[in-house]
Amino acid sequence: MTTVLVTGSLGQIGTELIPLLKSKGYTVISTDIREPVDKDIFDPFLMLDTRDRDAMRKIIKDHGVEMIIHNASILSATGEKNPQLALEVNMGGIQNVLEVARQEGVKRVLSPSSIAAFGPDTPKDNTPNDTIMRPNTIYGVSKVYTELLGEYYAHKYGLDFRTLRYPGIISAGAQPGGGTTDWAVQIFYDAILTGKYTCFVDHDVLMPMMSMQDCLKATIMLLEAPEQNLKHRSFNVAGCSFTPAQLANELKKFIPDFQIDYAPDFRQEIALSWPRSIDDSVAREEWGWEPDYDLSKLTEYMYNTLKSKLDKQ
Ligand code: NAD
Ligand code: AKB
Repeated sequence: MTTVLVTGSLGQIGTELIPLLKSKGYTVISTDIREPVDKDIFDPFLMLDTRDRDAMRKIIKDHGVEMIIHNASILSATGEKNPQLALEVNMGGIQNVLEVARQEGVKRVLSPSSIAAFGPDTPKDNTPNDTIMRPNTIYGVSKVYTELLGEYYAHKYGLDFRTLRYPGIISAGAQPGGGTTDWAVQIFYDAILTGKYTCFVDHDVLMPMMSMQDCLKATIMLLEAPEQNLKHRSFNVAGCSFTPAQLANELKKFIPDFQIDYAPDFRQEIALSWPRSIDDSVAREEWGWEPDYDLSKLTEYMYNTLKSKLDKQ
C-alpha cells in the first residue's frame, strides 16, 4: 500500500483522481487550502497551503508519504489576472515539493504540466514532445519551470520526477478552476440548463482537449510506468482537438435548438498562443499511451452524465 500525498485535491482533477487511487489500493492523504464539502471522497483530509514548506514536511513525515501528486496550481486565466499569486503558488509550490521530497526521501513526484508550457513560437500543429518552449503567460512560464526544475532534481539528486502536459480536461464532476479551456466544459452546463452559450474564444479556435477518463488513464499509466522505460520525464499527451463550432455541432445532435454565439475576451489571445494539436508519440513509445475518447464519444458521455446529474438537482 503506497502512501500518496495529493496537493490541490479538491480541484477538477483531484476530485476524480483520489477515488481512483484509493480503488487501486493506494493510501491517499488529500490536502488543499479549502475544506471539502463531500468529506468521504477525500478522507483523510488535511489543510495544506503548498507555499508552507514546514507544514508540507510535517505531513510527509507524520504519514510516511512515499509519492507526491502535486496538483495545486493557479491556472492560466486566473494567473493572468494575478501573476504574483501564480508566481508564489506555482513556482513556490513546486520548489517546496521537490526540496521536501529530496530531504525526506520521497520516492516519486508527479506534478502536471500543460499545453500552456508551449508558446507563440512553438510549431502549432502536431506539436512535438521536444520543441521550442517560450510561453508568454505566467502559468506557462511556471509549467516550464516545473518541468525543468523537476528534471534537474532527477539528474542532480536521483529524484524520480515525472510530468505530463495535459490538454484542456473535460469532466462532469468538479468544475474547472480558472483556465482558458473552461469553455469546453461550461458549454455543456449552459446548453443543458438554458439551450444557449456565449463562448469567450472565437468559433474557429482549435484547441487540444481530453476527457477526464483519458486524463486519469494517462496519469495512472505514467505514475506506474517502470522508471527504466522512461527516456523522458516530461510528456505530451493528446486526446482530441476541436473548435467551439465543432463542439457546438456535436451538441446539436442532443439539443437540436442549441444556440452559440461568440464574445472573445482576453482568453482568446492565450488560446491562440497554444498548440492546435499535439504529437504524443513519445508517450506512446515509452509507456504505451493511447487515448480512448474522440469528440463524438466525449460529447455523448458529457451530455448524458451532466443531464442526469442536473436533472436530479
Ligand atoms: P483546479 O484549479 O481545479 O484545482 C487546483 C486546486 O489547488 C484547487 O482545489 C485550489 O483550492 C488548490 N490550491 C490553490 N492554491 C493552493 C495553495 N496555495 N496550496 C494548496 N492548494 C491550493 O486545477 P486542476 O484542473 O485540478 O489541475 C490540477 C493540475 O493539472 C494543475 O497543475 C494544473 O495546472 C494541471 N492541468 C490542468 C488542466 C485542466 O484542464 N484541468 C490542464 C492542464 C494542466
Ligand atoms: C488552462 O486552460 O489553464 C488549463 C490548461 C490547459 O492548462 N485548462
